[in-house]
Amino acid sequence: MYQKELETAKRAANEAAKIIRDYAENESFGVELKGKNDLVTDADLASEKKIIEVIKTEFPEDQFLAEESNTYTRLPDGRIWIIDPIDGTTNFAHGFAPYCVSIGFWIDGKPKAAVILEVAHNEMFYAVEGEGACLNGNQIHISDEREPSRSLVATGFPYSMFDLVDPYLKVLKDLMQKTHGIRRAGAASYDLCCVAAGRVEGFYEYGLSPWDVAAGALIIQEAGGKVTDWTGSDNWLFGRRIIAGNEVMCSFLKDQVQAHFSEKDLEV
Ligand code: 2AM
Ligand code: CA
Repeated sequence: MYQKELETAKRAANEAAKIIRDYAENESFGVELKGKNDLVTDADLASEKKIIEVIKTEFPEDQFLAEESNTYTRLPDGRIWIIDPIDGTTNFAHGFAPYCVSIGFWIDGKPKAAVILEVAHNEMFYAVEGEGACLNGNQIHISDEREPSRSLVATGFPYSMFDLVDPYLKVLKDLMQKTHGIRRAGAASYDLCCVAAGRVEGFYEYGLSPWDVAAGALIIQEAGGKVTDWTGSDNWLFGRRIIAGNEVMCSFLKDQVQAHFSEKDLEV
């Protein structure tokens, strides 16, 4: 099922990547600030326009939740495409990989198909509900490592909600000592793909938006992994707090954040 949606998302991602690469090669794009540390470039806007155009040609009735034309504060019923035209805009603006196009297709609050294209290395991760996850045509699976001391953990540094930086740093300090190491790639959709492909064992971050996680979560679930919020429940799409990994890593990371964040800061 959802093969047409998957193929359309792949085509939209490839078309968007062409645009993003052109901007990257010409290095003459405009960069604006949406808020503190919050960049938007001409490439984000052109990429989003192209993705929506490609999808609308095939599915004119569908709804869209896209970063640069953000419209919804909760997920409406029915068919919706959740799009980040460039995830990792700060990376992109500095010419620092990874940066991704992320396209998730949902129906009635459930993910059905997902594509994440890492533009600099041309890695296409994708999944369809019930059919597994792939990277460039090959099936991927999460890591089966269950020992935190042999695990690599990905995270993102806070760029907003700075009042939570202190507990975040305490978690980071603990994890430095309890794991194989921490990686901060700068693009949440890519971090989620790294969990799905078994490159890292776990991922946690706060402050993320639906378009950062809508596609990656399905790719992880279809690769055999789990996605939760920081209380262990499933409010991760709009909840701004996410944990991902295998069962053991999710529970380990939940214990770490719960040890340092106050009860009220674990939820929106
Ligand atoms: P973005 O590039 O689409 O904004 C980095 O930790 C992750 O957080 C990226 O996925 C990035 O996605 C997201 N993010 C959201 N707002 C951000 C901001 N103002 N600065 C840096 N990263 C941001
Ligand atoms: Ca973005």
